[in-house]
Amino acid sequence: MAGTSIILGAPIQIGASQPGCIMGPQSLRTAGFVQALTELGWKVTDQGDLSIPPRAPIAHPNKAIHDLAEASAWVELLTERAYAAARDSDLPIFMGGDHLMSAGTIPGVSRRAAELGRPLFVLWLDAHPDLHTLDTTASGNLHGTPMAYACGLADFAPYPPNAHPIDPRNVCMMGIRSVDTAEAARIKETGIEVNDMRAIDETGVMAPLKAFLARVRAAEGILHVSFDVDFLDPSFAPAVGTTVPGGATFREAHLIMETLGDSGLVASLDLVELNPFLDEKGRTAKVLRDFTASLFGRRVLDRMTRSF
Ligand code: 4U7
Ligand code: MN
Ligand code: MN
Ligand code: MN
Repeated sequence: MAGTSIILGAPIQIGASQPGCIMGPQSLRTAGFVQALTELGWKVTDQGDLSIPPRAPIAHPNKAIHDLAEASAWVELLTERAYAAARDSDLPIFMGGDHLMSAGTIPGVSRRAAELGRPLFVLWLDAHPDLHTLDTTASGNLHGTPMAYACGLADFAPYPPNAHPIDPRNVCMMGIRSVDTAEAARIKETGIEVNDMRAIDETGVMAPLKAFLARVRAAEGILHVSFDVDFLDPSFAPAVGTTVPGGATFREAHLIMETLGDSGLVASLDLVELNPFLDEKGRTAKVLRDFTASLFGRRVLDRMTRSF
């Protein structure tokens, strides 16, 4: 299954509640991220880290919001660069940085999908749905907003207008266990598929995952995976600022990544919210490296590839 992968670092931390995610891409590189994929036969091009120029502050009626000008600049830059990375490689990886990153990467890969005339699907692995708009975020932390922007749900000025909003019915969320009131209303309105932790406990991860992958395949869709570290249980992935107990187990996450790899449907990947300042001897960075390797074809034993 090996092919080409462009790696782009987006050292963003202004969307989060505490500093540290700025070191995310470097921590992944230190864990031997590129080598792990190269060993699997992938041709990897690390394009290094992006950066934005300083910007004058922008005010917003919601006084909780901070760093809005920088956020807008990141969205604009990432939309362009994610589009180019998706055009120029088989399976680009966007290394965050906090989850604000996905407000740029999803519209970028969505533009590429539109160019190919194929619908974009998004698998969202996260404790949170990140469905706040600028008007409803109470924390003012913009890493809680990227899915609302990606779906084109509200006026996000001063962000650039989203020219390629995704269809909320093409989104599948897994691992959700922290939902604010405004987000719950938005889940109802949009019909986004949310497999919360209760659903996963009842059915396991495979039933909803297989059903979703079958939908992507039937629609000849392109799949983007957005992986927030807090999807995982903090007991084995502590390097995240927004830990929520009761996360995915190592075995659940590993199974998801191998199944995604087997499917051959994944066309781009976000790895977000890694905060190395909170890590224990690089433990979480290594977990992300190994899960990514599973998605890219590493297997414990050779076995017949299943297609879902
Ligand atoms: B993440 C929160 F209130 N919803 O808006 C908020 F619970 O990218 C958390 O998923 C957002 O980690 C978490 O601040 C954003 C909070
Ligand atoms: Mn998130
Ligand atoms: Mn989260
Ligand atoms: Mn988080």
